[in-house]
Amino acid sequence: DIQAGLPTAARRHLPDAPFLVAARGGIPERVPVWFMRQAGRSLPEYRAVREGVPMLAACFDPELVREVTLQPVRRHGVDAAILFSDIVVPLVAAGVDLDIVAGTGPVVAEPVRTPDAVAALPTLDPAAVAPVAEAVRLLTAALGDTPLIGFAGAPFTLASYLVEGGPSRNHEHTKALMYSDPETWHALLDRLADITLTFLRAQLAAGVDAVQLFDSWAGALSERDYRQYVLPHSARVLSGLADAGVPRIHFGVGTGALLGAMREAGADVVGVDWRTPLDEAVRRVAAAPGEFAAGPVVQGNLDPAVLFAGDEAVRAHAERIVAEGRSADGHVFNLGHGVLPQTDPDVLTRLVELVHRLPVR
Ligand code: 1CP
Repeated sequence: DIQAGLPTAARRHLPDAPFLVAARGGIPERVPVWFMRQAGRSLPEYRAVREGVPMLAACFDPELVREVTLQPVRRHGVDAAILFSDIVVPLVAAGVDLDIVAGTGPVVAEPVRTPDAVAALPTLDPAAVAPVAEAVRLLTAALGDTPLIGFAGAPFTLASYLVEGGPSRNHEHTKALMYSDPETWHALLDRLADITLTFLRAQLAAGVDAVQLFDSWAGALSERDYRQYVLPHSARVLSGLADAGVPRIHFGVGTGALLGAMREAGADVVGVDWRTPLDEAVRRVAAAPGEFAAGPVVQGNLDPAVLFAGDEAVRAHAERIVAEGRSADGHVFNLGHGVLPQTDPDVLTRLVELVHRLPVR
């Protein structure tokens, strides 16, 4: 049993939370809004509590995770909290030698590029992420009626960091392994799917109300390659979460051509960057085959750079996105990728107020 040894918390009953209503394809009392990377460098209170604490140390400190996760909820009044963590946390917990280097991102000591390296990858013991589960329990006790989103990196995006050894523009080592040695590639993604599933199930057992699977760099692939090399592994993760009955969000950047396939992988909610109009994204998601509890539900679409363009531009973009989102069964307002570090937090607070005043239907 993958949850063995972990105390299971009863999930909160939040039938009217706008984020959960929309994520399930219903009509909420207001358009729910949260922001990817809402906890982070744009907030002075975040910089204050992170002072002198390395990123990974912060991720394994339940009290610090609780505080940082709550900061954007307090400040902006967003409709969901997202657990403060990182996609590489389960890899570190499993024993992979990597660090998060400030200003760079994850850096892996020994890139994984051979069959032997893949075979040597450790598995994740849920007990190794007990501090994350503890943070989830602290948060569900502190959040009142605000839902908590857990998250993990999808197998492809995790593979990119492991194979490249760090952030990459072109993912050339990753694709080289994928095209030259499909057997090793699938073995790698299979192991990463296990780690991701264990990490997400630990968060669910501790009480998160929804999960987001970040396949941030999947947009580097053609639809054909995504289907052949990635989709089956992400589908195994998402189907392995179905029994929890919580909304499963699936997001990537530059994934306009993949939106249908990402829905097919088992996404209740499909995240959309700013390159595809939201109503077009809804059509692509709606056309995807599969058994789902609700019709198309989408999240995202506001270019994070628009937040630098002044209130008039922000208003125009937000109104367009909410109007286009009405063609979906459910729409969760968000950015098309994470909050940029230089963003003025007051712009985010005003955007939450604006979205909450717009008519749902
Ligand atoms: O508030 C929130 O949204 C929670 C914070 C969060 C999330 C959701 C962090 C904190 N990381 C993540 C997920 C994550 N990490 C993703 C998926 C989301 C996305 O696409 O943005 C990815 C790709 C990473 C990898 C990563 N970790 C990067 C990107 C590097 C690259 O390839 O360009 C970076 C810079 C990190 C470190 C990191 N994670 C989070 C923070 C606040 C930081 C910076 C920490 C520091 O330098 O001290």
